[in-house]
Formats: sequence, structure tokens, C-alpha cells
Amino acid sequence: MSDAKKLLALPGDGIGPEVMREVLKIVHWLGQARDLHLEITEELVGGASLAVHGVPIRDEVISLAKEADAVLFGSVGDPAWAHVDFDKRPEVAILRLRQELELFANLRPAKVFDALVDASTLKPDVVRGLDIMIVRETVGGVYFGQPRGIETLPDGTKRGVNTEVYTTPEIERVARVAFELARVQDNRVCSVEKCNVMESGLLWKQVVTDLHAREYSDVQLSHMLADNCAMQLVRNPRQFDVIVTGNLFGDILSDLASMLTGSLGMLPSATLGTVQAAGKRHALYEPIHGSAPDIAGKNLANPLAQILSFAMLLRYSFNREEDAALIEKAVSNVLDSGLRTADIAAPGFTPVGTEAMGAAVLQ
Ligand code: GGG
Repeated sequence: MSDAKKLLALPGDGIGPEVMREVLKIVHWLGQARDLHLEITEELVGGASLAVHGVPIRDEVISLAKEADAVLFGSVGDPAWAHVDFDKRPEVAILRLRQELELFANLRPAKVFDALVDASTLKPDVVRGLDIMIVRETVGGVYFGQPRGIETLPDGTKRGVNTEVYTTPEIERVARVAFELARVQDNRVCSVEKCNVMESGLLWKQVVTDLHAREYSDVQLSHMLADNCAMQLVRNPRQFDVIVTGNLFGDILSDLASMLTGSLGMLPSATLGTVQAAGKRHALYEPIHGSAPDIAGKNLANPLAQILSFAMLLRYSFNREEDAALIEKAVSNVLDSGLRTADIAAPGFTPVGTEAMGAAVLQ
């Protein structure tokens, strides 16, 4: 029987396939040099799947994701499908995967590589050494709450509705992930919501406070309104260690945090499900960036977020800490050597393309 781990690769749309290609070269090398054997299955998702199969993701692909030891996802989104019914949108692929595999905790590390302090939107002294973890809840909140939809009122006016819903268990399980992570980081959690105007935020704050008192009183807990958190991330980001927040705020705040690191193209992520029998848990790894259709197919995309997502996969799903650290060190070395894709090239740097960046990491 093969001892190969099953990896489902879902490159998706736009720059997804280009950046995924660079990871697959690293996977090939790991097989030869580090005795890591992966059985890789590649499938279409997003606009690429819509074009061939008429749906953003097939049920068969959901089943493959459930059977896999880990899923490596690229990005979805395609302007050609921007104005269709919701269930025909490319983004449904990632939303369905998160829901069907119950991938509720999206870990988004915003870490500044020393070589990139000048590429940050903030001053070098403000971001040097920044290493924060944003834990975004991903299967609840306004993304999925009912009712939702667009209705036409009797006078012809249209009304768009989304509903923010969170339950106690949904908040508890993601807060638990944040507290556990804090224990191996700097032992501080900041819980972010908007309890001054939202009932779901009020419940969020209460549940996190109660869980903290019951099980995690050794961890330092603070609370912050989401708007203040956005401001504080720009004012003094190093005050944070682990941030835990809901689906929408987590999406927005992590995009903001990515610019502190230099570019959206630098932030990887891991989305984890519940631990099941035999310690196995579903997990999906993806860069936080989308499909960037404006630069797709031009060898311009930064592959580092996808490569770093694979490093997270090795760490969290395959227990290959040494290989994960090796890849992260390779990225750090390449940046130290002065190589930059266009998104992180400060004045004075001549940017390289996706393939050259991937090849340098591999080298
Ligand atoms: N790799 C991330 C990606 O494809 N993002 C597209 C997107 O819009 N996803 C929805 C979300 O993460 O909220």
C-alpha cells in the first residue's frame, strides 16, 4: 500500500494556475530530495469549472476534498461571471468547500520579512518584526446568514438583504483556535467585533469572554471594535499578537494587514476544520489574494503567498515542520538576495516574473 499523502490541488482562475505551477515544482523537488511523497489530483474550480462543467465546483470535487489529506487552493473569481445568480459565481467554489468541510478557522499570518520593510505601506520602524496572526471565522456570519437575497418591493424598488448570524458554538470553536495559537505565540488575543451596533457582536464578545474565563485565563484577552482595529493596525500594528474575528471583518482586516507586509501577494492562509476521529482534520490552504484577472497569464504574479500556503500545509496537515521551515527560509533568502516581483519592488529594484521568483525559491 502506498504511504503517499493525498493532496488535492485546485488552481482556479486568473493567476491561480500560474502560482500553483511554482508550488508543484517544489512538491516535485521535495519528493526527490526530502522523501515526501504526495499523490496529487488536480481539478477545476471557479470560473474554470463553470466554463467546462457549468458549476463553480462539482460534487465529485467536494468528495475528493473530503477524502484528501489536504487541499491546496489557488484563487477564484472571473469578471465573465460577475453578474450572474449567486450559485453561478466562481467564489461559490471556495464558500462551498469551507461549508461542506466545515473549515471554520482561517489562519492568516501577517509577517514582515526583514528584506521587505521598505515595501510596506508603513514606515520600516513601525512594521519591523511584525508577526501577527489573524484568525477569521469562515463558515458563519454575514456570508451565510439567512435571509439573504435581492427582492423587488411593490413600488419596484429593489432591496438587497444579508444577515449576520453567529451561534455560541460557532464563536467558541474559533475562539478556542485563537487562544491555542496565542499560547504558542505571545499569549495575547484581541477579539474584534462591532458590539456597539450589532447583536451578533454583543454575543461574540460575551462568548469569548466566558470561554476565556473558563479555560484560557492564562492568555491575555482584549476586545476591540472592528473600525478601531482597522485604525490601530495602521497606527501601531505590533500591539497585536492574535486577532480573532468574524468572517467579513476578518476578510477586510487581513487584506489591510497584508499591505503592512508589503503586498497582498505575500499572505498565505490555512483554513482548518474540527479535529475528527484519529486526529485527522480537514484543511485547506490558499493565498489570501484573489484571481487578479488584470495580470493573469502575464508572468507578473507574486507566487510567494501560494508557496508560503504550501509551507503552512506541510506544517499543519503533514507534520513536516522541517520542510515548512526550509521553504520559509528559502523565501526569506530569495528576498534577502534582492529578488522582487512587481508588487513588492520598491524603487531601485528591477522586478522579476512569477517563474523566476518560483525558480529562485526552488534553487
Ligand atoms: N485565494 C482566495 C480567493 O480565491 N479569494 C476569492 C474570494 O473572493 N473569496 C471569498 C472570500 O475569501 O471571502
